[in-house]
Amino acid sequence: MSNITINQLHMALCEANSILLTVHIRPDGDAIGSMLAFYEALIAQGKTVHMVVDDVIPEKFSFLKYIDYIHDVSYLETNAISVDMLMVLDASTYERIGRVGALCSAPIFNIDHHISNTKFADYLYLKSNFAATGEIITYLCKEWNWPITESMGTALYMAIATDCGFFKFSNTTAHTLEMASYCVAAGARPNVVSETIEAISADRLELTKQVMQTIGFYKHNTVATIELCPAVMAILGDDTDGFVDIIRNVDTVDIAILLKGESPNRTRISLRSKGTDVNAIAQQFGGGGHIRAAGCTIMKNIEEAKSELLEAIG
Ligand SMILES: [Mn+2]
Repeated sequence: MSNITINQLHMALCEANSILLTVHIRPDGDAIGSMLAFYEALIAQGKTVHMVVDDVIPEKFSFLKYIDYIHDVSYLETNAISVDMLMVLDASTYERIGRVGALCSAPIFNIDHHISNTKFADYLYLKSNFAATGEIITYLCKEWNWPITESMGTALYMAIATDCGFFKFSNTTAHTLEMASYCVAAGARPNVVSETIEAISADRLELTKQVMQTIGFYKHNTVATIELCPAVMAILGDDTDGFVDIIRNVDTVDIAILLKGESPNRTRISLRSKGTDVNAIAQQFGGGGHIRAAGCTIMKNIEEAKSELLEAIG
């Protein structure tokens, strides 16, 4: 592995004729928005570009241009695709790109902003002080004078906004806002993006009423938990955004914990904090992420996972 500079990244992209773009499984707004915008930018540079993700693409992203150009991983199994570069966006570990890694033999480049990045790529461009990979892509386009079209601006604005809680989280910097400003100048419409991304159905709100019954407070109300049992998870699938914010917004709460029961003995955890280093907590359970937003999986039921976490928090 070697860390590369912006100029080395530029040179490598100039030399590559064909590029396979991928992102992490359970793709979020940052992953999808960054990939679609980078796809469009690279096409404009005359490159042959493929987008492959080893997971389903959430329906809420269907308003974005080129979303239908994203292939399932089976695309690599049924087509003989040989590329000069595998470009991994927003993924911090090799496992997070699923089977794409094994099905593509090209040198791996990684553009990412996770402090927990495992440096799995051959060439890494890591900006851990950036709020989103979308912030990095906007920055690169600006530095290289690559035009940002309206559709790129929309995708990048969504990427940036979704990773910093629409500019509310502590990872939001002047640079984050500056890059978002370029996206808006390019034609992104903040109201349209948030109305599209944050829209929920009446059924979803009914379910939220039920989930709110599980909220618990610990350690003098500085730690709060909210639980999605396996039955609720079966309805929600991967669409679990927003639940952690309900407890995160409580004035006394520092650490907000979302517990997702994937099966009776497997619980996926999302940790958010206003001060505590939750990346360090998640790492105790084999996970990671950012200082104030991290995740891990504990092979226990929700109750047991919760007590282990509360113990680890101390
Ligand atoms: Mn991200």
